[in-house]
Amino acid sequence: MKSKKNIGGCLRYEDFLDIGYKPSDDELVVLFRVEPNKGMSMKEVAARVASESSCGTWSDLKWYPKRVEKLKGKVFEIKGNFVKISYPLDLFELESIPNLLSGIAGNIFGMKAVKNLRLIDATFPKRFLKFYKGAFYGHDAISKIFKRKEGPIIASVPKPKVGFSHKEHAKVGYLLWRGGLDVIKDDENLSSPRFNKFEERVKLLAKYRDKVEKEVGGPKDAFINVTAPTLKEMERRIKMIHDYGFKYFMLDVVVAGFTAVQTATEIARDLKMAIHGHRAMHAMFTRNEKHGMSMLFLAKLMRILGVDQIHIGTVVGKLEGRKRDVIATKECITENSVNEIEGVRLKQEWYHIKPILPVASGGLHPGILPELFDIYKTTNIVIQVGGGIFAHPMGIEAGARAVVQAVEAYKKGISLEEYAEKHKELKKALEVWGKSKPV
Ligand code: CAP
Ligand code: MG
Repeated sequence: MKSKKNIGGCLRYEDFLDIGYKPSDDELVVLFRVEPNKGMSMKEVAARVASESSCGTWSDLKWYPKRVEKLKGKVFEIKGNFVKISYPLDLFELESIPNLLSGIAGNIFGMKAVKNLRLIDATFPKRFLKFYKGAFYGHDAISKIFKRKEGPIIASVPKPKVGFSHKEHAKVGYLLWRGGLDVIKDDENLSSPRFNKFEERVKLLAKYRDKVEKEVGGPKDAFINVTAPTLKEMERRIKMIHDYGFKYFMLDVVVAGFTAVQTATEIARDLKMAIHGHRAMHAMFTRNEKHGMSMLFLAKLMRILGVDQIHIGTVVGKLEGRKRDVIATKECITENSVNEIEGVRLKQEWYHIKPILPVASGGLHPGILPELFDIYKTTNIVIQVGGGIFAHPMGIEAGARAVVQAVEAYKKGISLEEYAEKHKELKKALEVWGKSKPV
């Protein structure tokens, strides 16, 4: 490629360093935590991260199109281990979250120059967000699907998490709905085993839903898992759930992948359905505070993509998630704009992208629900209680009632102990679990 007009200068790692540069509002700004490998300085490693995540490589390129100059990631701030890099939007296919992640969350994690690397957050400019519609319902699912002014939306998962036949699963679902719950949720690893085929489960759950709505009122719904081997099969499952009158479906968003999520959100919008996002596998890369990607950023991507609700942790339950991080994430997906929290979160204006619902699940039982709601400072969330219902000594329906009674007590400002005096199912739950925090 010899034509004069196309020749750049020389593209070296140091060309991706521009400390003190002030990014425009039209650039993507990403916050990383960077730990250099031995013998490497912060600046050397930060430049490599910016280069490898945008348009550079390890060798000093002498032949490249001039437009590359305008596609470079720029390290503009280094504070201890925290590095901010700005990226011109032209670097990306703006309609594609998979493409974004192949850049800012791709090769860089495997570079020998880094000992540890964590993608903490990114500020998305308005021009980027313009390509996304966000969730169809989001926070409004409480009023638009469950016809209530406030939450929580209460779900349960049949436990053991896999093992019920479709008949047993639907019957258990009927008991949970009759016990006062809003939703029967598939577990993350339930899809279509031979003994509980997806199609049979959908049909029977719909039958029991109609029966229980006649008996105790509704609306009742289900988070039925559409995670499938192919996008075509995922779409078929979503459409079947829709045809049987459910408003929601569930997707294991990390396992299925970002192309599947973007496909599912388009189908959901067309069918006016809500997506329950389960985050199974997230802890593989979110848990290590020094390496991987923050749950906050994963949750933010789900809000941009249009998932209506996403698990973000309980603090008090059986799964890890520090209070500071859960709150920062909750604010990120429920507020219209958030400020920066140094080392934890960047500022973000959400414009037209609707707030979505946090999901709290994992080791919950009636005794710790008040503490959970106090941490979230709202009951406008989705709670999921599995083992905390199925291990209730008085049975499944009583277990569901105990959860509903604990929510009622909290919303009335009455202590669980006092409320339990007149609610035997709650009283029994408190006898068994008290306010213990499972591990
Ligand atoms: C909870 C759960 C959920 C976890 C997911 C489970 O069941 O069904 O998948 O809450 O974790 O399989 O453990 P229990 P997270 O209510 O019986 O604990 O919400 O952190 O993504
Ligand atoms: Mg589960």
